[in-house]
Amino acid sequence: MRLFFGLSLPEDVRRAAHARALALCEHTPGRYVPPENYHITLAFLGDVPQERLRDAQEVLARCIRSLPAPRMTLGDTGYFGRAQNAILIIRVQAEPELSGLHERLVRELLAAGLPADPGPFSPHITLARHARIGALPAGNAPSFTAGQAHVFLSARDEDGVLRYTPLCAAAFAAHENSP
Ligand code: 2AM
Repeated sequence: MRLFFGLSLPEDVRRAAHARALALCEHTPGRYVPPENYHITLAFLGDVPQERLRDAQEVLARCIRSLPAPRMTLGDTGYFGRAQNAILIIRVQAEPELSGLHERLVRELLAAGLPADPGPFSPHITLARHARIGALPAGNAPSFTAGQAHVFLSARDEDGVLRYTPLCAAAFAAHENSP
């Protein structure tokens, strides 16, 4: 099974990201991602035997349970790769703790004998692939706090559409002044 660790998005942030995608698609054609797939990847594992799913989940839970939920803000729209065949993204501004978390996840995955892509880590939300970059207007820039992190399964559904399904969730440490 093809797995990655990621943060799901609060509904208002998902809507803001989708509004940006809708504003972009006229000038930047590409293969747009369904908004239900929007997420922030924390670490990419790749192919993992099913019997090791629990080990992967334990790595995620161990790494985040003492960490306060990270604060983030939607940043600029940008892209990876060549402007003619790009991955269209929204950059996510986050505290340095998020890069620290990525590094720790990679270290602990490898120590557990699980695969991990070592990076580089650049937090973002992918809006489209195979995009031809045109004008990139600014959009809403809401700030938000990550809720839970998930082990996501990346698999094609029966229509051949790539879906990211959260298999298990892990919670960040409760904030000191949360109820
Ligand atoms: P993304 O975070 O830029 O969207 C499943 O493939 C998810 O893992 C995708 O959302 C993808 O990119 C992310 N990912 C991170 N590193 C990857 C890699 N080396 N290969 C494939 N996907 C990767």
